[in-house]
Amino acid sequence: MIVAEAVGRVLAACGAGTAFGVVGSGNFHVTNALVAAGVPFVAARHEGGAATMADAYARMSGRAGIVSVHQGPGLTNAMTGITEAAKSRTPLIVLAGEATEPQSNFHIDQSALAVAVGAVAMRVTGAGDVVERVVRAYQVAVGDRRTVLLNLPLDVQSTPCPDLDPTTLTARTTRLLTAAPPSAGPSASTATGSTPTLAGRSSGEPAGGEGSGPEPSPSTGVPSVEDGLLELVRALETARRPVFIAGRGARRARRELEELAERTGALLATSAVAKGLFRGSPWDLDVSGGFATPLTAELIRAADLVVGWGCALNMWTTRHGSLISPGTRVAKVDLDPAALKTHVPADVGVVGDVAEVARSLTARVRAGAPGYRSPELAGRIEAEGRWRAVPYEDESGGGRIDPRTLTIALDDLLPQDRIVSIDSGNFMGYPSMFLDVPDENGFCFTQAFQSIGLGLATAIGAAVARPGRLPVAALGDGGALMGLAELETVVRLGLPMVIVVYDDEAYGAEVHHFGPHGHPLDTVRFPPADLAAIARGHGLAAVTVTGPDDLAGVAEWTGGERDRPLLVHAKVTRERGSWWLEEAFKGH
Ligand SMILES: Cc1ncc(C[n+]2csc(CCOP(=O)(O)OP(=O)(O)O)c2C)c(N)n1
Ligand SMILES: [Mg+2]
Repeated sequence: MIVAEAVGRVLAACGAGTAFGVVGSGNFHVTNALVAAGVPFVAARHEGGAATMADAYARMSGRAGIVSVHQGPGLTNAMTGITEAAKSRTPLIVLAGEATEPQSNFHIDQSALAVAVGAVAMRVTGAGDVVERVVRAYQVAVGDRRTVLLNLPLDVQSTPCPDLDPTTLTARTTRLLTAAPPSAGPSASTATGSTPTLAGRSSGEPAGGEGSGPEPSPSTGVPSVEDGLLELVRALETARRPVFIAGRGARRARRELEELAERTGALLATSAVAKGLFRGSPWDLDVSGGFATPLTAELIRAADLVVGWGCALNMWTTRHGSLISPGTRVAKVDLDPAALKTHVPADVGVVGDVAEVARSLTARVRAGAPGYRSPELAGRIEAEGRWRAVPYEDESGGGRIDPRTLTIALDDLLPQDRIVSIDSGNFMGYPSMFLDVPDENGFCFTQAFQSIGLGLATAIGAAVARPGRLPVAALGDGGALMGLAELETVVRLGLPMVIVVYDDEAYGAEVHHFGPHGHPLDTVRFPPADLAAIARGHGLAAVTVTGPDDLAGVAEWTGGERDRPLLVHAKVTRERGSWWLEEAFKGH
């Protein structure tokens, strides 16, 4: 056995789920070792796709994501996806070959690259402690929710290594995983994560995070957990119109939050990444922020207490703070003490796990207050709580379909048991607002880095994580063409995916950003591209939609065998920018 093979075997013994990657000579042996040890491998067509697939897979499966890339360009190609994962605190391990000889064409400072984007850099340095180092990488990824680059120097990879017996290895990795607590930084749920340091770059120790996170202490001004809890109990007991906004850090705490909300009469909303968490509750306001319905915005603005649960209450979730009215008290519950003070700062803060804090509060808070919940409001939420209930004038015509009409029709046509993934751009609110999802595992939103082009790979990773659901990828024409390399992957994997392209033949976000100021727009407009033909060329079924009648083609696909993925090439109206984009421009 060589060290590269040992790395794969140890990761498998740690419990790694599916791996994604593009294989070259520098990650050939480690990838094959993963597969031999029972870890499924998905070959992507571009490393950027592989990283995003693994990120989405981790978010939707709850397991660590594994990415395997070649040294140098394999890693640089993956960097945008790695950055998105690092900013989102996705537990991800990137296995990368490493050319340590400076004269090699493949040589770059890979650790510096990882650290620059907020990932943790580690390295395997020899046969002697390969087990410990790989387990440590896994532990930092999962325990600290960090994206870890595990460098595998080429000369080290080929070093002979004593054979690792799978049975004793499992016992050994379990022992190691439970022995030392991870410590690469705070387990944050903030959108950006902590700023890493460059310490320890040249060793095998983690760089970019070890010890860099702030610890809760009196000197940080963060009150003790008990003080915070008591203050939050009082705030909840006296609030007349409390609203809970659940973020990424609350995605596994529906039951605990619903119980506390029931007791305190709170209404329930989420940030975009946690969309679907409260689906089915009569008090569900859906997403807070730019995607909020008029009713949701009205009710959050009228709240006297807003509690952010594992939610930083950033500019997107609060419409640049405008959803939080001047008299409203703000509380936050977060694992990361720093998150209590960022964005909209908390008047009341509790550092802790969302589910545990909610449970503890439910046990302490006096029951009985109706809070914000009234039969009248329940009626309004039922009648006005979804975007499709908001009246609009259908602007379809002239060979183009109104994206609202398109998305409402798709919401009716596509099976409810779905998992929706969204790319970035002007179009992105339509699917986010008009497509219902069954729960928090039905929506995958890789937008922490605001990159376009990640949507299709996101949908692939999400589909692999939740094979029983209909994967839906919603893309703009710009993002679709940028991420096109993975169309073949969709077909090869046999995913029953629906890819919806909102085609305005432009970088619409830029057109609507700069157009009103009279700037030339030639650099952001494009001639028509026959995306349906491109899809058919890859082996997908395809429907071009130029008006509502063309949606019959989608109905035919959903009612048929669904033996091939479907691309819906929707030529959408493009006269004006979307209303949430106006909000976004304020942030640039
Ligand atoms: C990788 C990357 N490049 C450029 C941008 C800037 N950008 C933001 S939205 C956008 C246009 C996206 O076009 P499209 O996918 O067609 O969606 P549309 O805005 O037209 O709805 C661009 C270029 C970005 N966010 N990410
Ligand atoms: Mg476009």
